[in-house]
Amino acid sequence: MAEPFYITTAISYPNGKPHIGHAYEAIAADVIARHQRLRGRDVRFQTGTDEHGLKMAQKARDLGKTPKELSDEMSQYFIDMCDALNVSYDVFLRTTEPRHHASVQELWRRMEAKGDLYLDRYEGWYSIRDEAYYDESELTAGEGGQKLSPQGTPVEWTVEESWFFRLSKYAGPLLALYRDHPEFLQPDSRRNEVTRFVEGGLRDLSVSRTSFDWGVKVPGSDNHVMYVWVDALTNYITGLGFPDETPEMAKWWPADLHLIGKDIVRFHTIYWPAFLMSAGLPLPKQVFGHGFLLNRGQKESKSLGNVTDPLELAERFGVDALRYFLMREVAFGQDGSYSPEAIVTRCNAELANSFGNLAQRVLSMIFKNLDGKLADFTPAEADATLLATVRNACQSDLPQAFDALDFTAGTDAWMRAVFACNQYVDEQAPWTLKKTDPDRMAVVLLTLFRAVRELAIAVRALVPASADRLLDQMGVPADERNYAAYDDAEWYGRLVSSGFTLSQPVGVFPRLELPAEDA
Ligand code: ME8
Repeated sequence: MAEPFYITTAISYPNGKPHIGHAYEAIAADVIARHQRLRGRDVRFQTGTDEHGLKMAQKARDLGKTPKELSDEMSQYFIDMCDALNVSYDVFLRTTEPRHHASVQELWRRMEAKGDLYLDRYEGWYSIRDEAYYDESELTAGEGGQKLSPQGTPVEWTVEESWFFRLSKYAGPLLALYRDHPEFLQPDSRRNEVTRFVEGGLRDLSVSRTSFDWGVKVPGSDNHVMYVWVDALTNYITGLGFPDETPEMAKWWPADLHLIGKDIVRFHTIYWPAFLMSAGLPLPKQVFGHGFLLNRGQKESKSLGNVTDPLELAERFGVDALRYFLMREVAFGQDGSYSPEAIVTRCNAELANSFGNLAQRVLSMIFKNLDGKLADFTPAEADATLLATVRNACQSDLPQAFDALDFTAGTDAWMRAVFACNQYVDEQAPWTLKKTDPDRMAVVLLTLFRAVRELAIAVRALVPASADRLLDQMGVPADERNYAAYDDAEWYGRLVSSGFTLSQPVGVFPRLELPAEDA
């Protein structure tokens, strides 16, 4: 039976429309999910929206709406974004769903039964934007002496009655977790940072609020709503049916990967494992903190007027071009920069001119010179060498790099294989062979046909729609487009005996133009 793989993204705050960071995370998670499916794993992919908390309540008040109205309206934009970007999620979870309230309240009861919750008073520096309290030592001074959180958001001195979670008790177990399971928190640099923070000691965590009511009620303490991070983090098990002992819970928990951005690593690698330990539940296998995407090196913000609608980018350049660019250009785990010029340059060089051109030339030559017909052939040495190079890149190097979330190394290996094909075309010069040795020309073109098929399957996770449009033209059955169905010679033999004939090929990677306003 296929091994399960459960991947999640962060659930987004729907207090505005999705931005490029949301698109980046959804695309990255989708590439991982699709890659694991190509590996033959049974994948479950969950994403969603984080709809409670003060920020949502305040935004709704500003707009004259109820928080529920606001979240119903705004969460739809996130669903639409996923659909538009071809993000193949299985579950879109909204934290306002009744089943989620039941799930969070049960987690709370288990932490309470463990003796990890107590009532006290809380005072401290609170950031409404981050929905988090900060230590005095973490603050910086902004304009006019305004104190700012490490994220640069304003903080206020706040006093309230609050339930507390005995986080301090978990510092030791957490340090043991990071030490014994370094894969739990990746990349390494982020684990080192979190380890240093926990080594400094942990204070108990305020986990309820009385100052507003837009959230999950604390069981038996109706004037308290839960701190939004207790609520939000629990989404990862709600989607599996927690607290019921469902087959989904048994099959998919613990998650294989929580993919999140670097700003929320602490919540996922300190609070979440501590809550789970307290409730007696297994811990996720890995949390990966990706970097931030910057617009020409700058953080996007309304005040700078440089906020980009990711769907507009997708419309301008194509969904697959945007997906390819984001995964190829940005070293995964680090911050990266994007601009229309960079998207056009990268995608034209690699997708249009290198791979797209190769595929289009090969299919056109087979269509014109061989009447679109395939035939059995015995590869000569040069042909076998090329096929072996392509196979190594597509079946070993790229999948192994993608397993390790190293998309740069994976796509590098793929590009090298594309270059090897283009070099082979130049060396073999099929257009000359057409006159001098038509039989040899056929072998060269058919070798390339097999190579293009492997290259197209290997990039399916990155550019699913384009790769499939190409594979459709090549007669590759839908259920044979994965790394496992890769006995090349056997597959090719079957395609030949099926009598498959290539139709006039249509290019799938158009050359992109820079829109006038960006040129
Ligand atoms: O943090 N580049 O929601 P969110 C890359 N609701 N990623 C970015 C980014 C950027 N410029 N800006 C944000 C929340 N992100 C919580 C999560 S999970 C239980 C609760 C990432 O809408 C960010 O790091 O502010 C996070 O992973 C995701 O987008 C949603 O951010």
